[in-house]
Amino acid sequence: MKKVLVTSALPYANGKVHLGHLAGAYLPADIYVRWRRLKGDDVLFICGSDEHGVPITLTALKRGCTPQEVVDEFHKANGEAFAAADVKFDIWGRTSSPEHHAVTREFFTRLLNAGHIDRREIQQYYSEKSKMFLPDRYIVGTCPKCGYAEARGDQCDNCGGTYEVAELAGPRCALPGDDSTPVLKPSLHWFLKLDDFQKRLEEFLAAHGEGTPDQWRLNALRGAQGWLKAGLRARCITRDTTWGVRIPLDDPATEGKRLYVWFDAPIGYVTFTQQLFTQRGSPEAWREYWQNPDCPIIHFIGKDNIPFHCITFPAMLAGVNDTPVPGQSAYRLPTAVVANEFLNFGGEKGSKSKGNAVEIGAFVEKYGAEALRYYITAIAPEDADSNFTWEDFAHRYNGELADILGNFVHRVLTFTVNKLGRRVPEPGELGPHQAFVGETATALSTTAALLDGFQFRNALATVLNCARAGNVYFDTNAPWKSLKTDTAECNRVLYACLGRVAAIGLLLRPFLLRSSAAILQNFGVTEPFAPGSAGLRPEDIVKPGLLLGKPEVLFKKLEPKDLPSGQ
Ligand code: B3M
Ligand code: ZN
Repeated sequence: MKKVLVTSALPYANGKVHLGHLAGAYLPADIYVRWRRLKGDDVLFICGSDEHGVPITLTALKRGCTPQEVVDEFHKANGEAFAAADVKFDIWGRTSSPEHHAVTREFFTRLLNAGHIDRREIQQYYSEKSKMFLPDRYIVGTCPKCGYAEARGDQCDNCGGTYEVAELAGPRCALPGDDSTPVLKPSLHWFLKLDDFQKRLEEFLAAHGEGTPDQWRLNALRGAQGWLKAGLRARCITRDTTWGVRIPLDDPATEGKRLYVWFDAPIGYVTFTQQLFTQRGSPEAWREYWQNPDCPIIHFIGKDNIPFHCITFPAMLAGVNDTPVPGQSAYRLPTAVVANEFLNFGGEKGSKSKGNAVEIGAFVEKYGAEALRYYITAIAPEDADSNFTWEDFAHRYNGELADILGNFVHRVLTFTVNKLGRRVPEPGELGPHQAFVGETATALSTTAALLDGFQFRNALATVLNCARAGNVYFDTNAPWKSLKTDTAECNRVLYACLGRVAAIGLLLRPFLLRSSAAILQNFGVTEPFAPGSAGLRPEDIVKPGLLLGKPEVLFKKLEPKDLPSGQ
């Protein structure tokens, strides 16, 4: 079995994940994982909470609790939200775990020993009032780009601009109870010399450039190329905070400092894989994924994470390989970084402070995982930002899932049950109906190719089109008429339609698990998700004489009262 490692970006345990996150990094990954398992691959799906970083300590400060309490709450809540959406990781790890701290320290040490990390003195804001150095997020001031007075230290919420904290005009502390003016003081920090990797990353990226067989999506490719073109520079990988992974050095300058969250977070993918195999009782087997040139590693992320997955983390892996361990193979670099644009809400970026984003758990409770997975995939922001609106959700749910897909499946099955004594008819020579059966087969192979190419939105559209054309075919051939005049013709039409219904059941497997199982169950298929069953064809399932089960309505239409008020 071919091994494949799939990761989804580790969400910060500092808030509840919402539909925007789901669309960016989790649902497409889950669909891909399910698809590759159907193809018979040995796939690992790795994710977990990103539990460090300054926003978490800020939340703790505001709430008057510990950072650990904050991350405990959201690690649990987000794990439940993904489960509700039928997004099923093999492991849901945590970067606050001692195992992760140990692996991160090992990465640091190996990079240091290879000469890729050095210590530098920088000017850093300090609050005389709170007696502490201030990470960028703990400072507000006037944006140097647009003049917005409440800009954060590292990024402006008004214009989206990024800059160095020293460029902010009129800086103020943003600590609870401390809005004093900070002063610049020298402070020692550790830097990852990204410039050491310029050439290696150029070569790495060239292998995924435009026109290559392993070409990355353009957003990731262009983002990474942009960084390389500008020339890689050393980046500070430590912060003034006591929440995070300790710097593994016997040096008093490490006091009150921790490794930067973006240094440790991607290492989480490695740690969690190790933990998974420790749980499974074969603690060394993680190497067969991470240190195996034949195992593709595929990262699913939102576009804001492109630099860290396309430049920084590959550089770290390459750098760690510069201190080889006898008897161990080198880490491989990612095969693909599948980056998605943003899913917005009513035209705006989803944000916790605005409260405009829709939470996963609440949505599933009301509309179910199938509606969620359908709509989010139908509007997946694969090549451009897209927009969630309740109106569009209701419109697509009713117009596509209920009226087109559900209706086609239901009318074909009920006709067979009510008019043909529940039996799959004997088609005899299909004649001109062969074309429709051929189109069903084409839809299966088209969808497979789209899934292989990470084009989930188009893959799902193919399934819907299959049902749409099925309805047209059913109407045009009017089997309720031929039933009375030409039973052989009626049998041919229904046989062709049942094949298409079965194909829809098969095609829906990675997307809508419950609907897929419900459709296939009518044909007596009890293990629709068996590993390696991607090759199942309608003709393997729809056997003349087979007695069908009683169909259920798959999607009940939504009424205006089912939607949030005002929609
Ligand atoms: N937690 C950022 C984010 O959630 C960050 C991803 C880490 S992936 C290693 O967008
Ligand atoms: Zn601005």
